Amino acid sequence: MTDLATIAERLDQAATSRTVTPQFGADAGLDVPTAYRIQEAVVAHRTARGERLVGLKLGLTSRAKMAQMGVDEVIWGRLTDAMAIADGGTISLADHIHPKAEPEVAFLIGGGTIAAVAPAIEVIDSRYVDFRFTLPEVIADNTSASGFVVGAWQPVPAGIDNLGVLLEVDGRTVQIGSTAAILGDPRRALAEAVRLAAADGVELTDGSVLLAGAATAAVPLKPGAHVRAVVESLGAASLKVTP
Ligand code: OOG
Ligand code: MG
Repeated sequence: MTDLATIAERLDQAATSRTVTPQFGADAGLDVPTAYRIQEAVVAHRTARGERLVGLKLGLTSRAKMAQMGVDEVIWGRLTDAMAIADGGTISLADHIHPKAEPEVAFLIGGGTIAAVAPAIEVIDSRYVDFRFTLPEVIADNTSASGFVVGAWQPVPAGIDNLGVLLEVDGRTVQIGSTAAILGDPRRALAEAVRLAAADGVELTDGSVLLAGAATAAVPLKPGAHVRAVVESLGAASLKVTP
């Protein structure tokens, strides 16, 4: 089996150099618990460079995403302050490999519960060739985490379990979904994240952000694109893409 530290090093290198790495393949003998240990080591490279953990994300919480990525288990990853993109802010394609955007709902954790909610966009950027991976491989790659935009925080509205979600590119709707696609009710993301992270000794502390998971499939980002995620009753979050 390939050494965990070596795999973590390779994934970190791929991210910092913006070049893909091949999948590790069956010889690496990766299983899910090992993959989470690699993820921890990958993110430790970031914190060693001064990044700070600010929250967690869930992935593959919707059928659309499971089908798109060909895997079928909820996964979680770590968010750092360096991944935060201002609402309406700009990202450069040159700083990424092959980024995609997906509309999400973000929760602010306070008092161990959901203190506020916001519309959000997650930018995912797999470090693997062609965005193809096995479940342990994507977990090791910090679940493709790259960036996230959070819109205005607000109280949890009535009907949060079934709000319309749109992803727009240059004013055109490219994906349509519902918050119901996120675990049947996005509020379930809190208990899921607490349970999954606790298994690895990680807590979702007050002030943390939790990305509940995409409500639709993800869309590749093109230079010049203006991307907006709109969540009914919550408003929008947006970002621009430069070459
Ligand atoms: C894995 C990350 C999935 C989500 O919201 O489902 C994810 C990937 O699709 O590369 O963030
Ligand atoms: Mg996501």
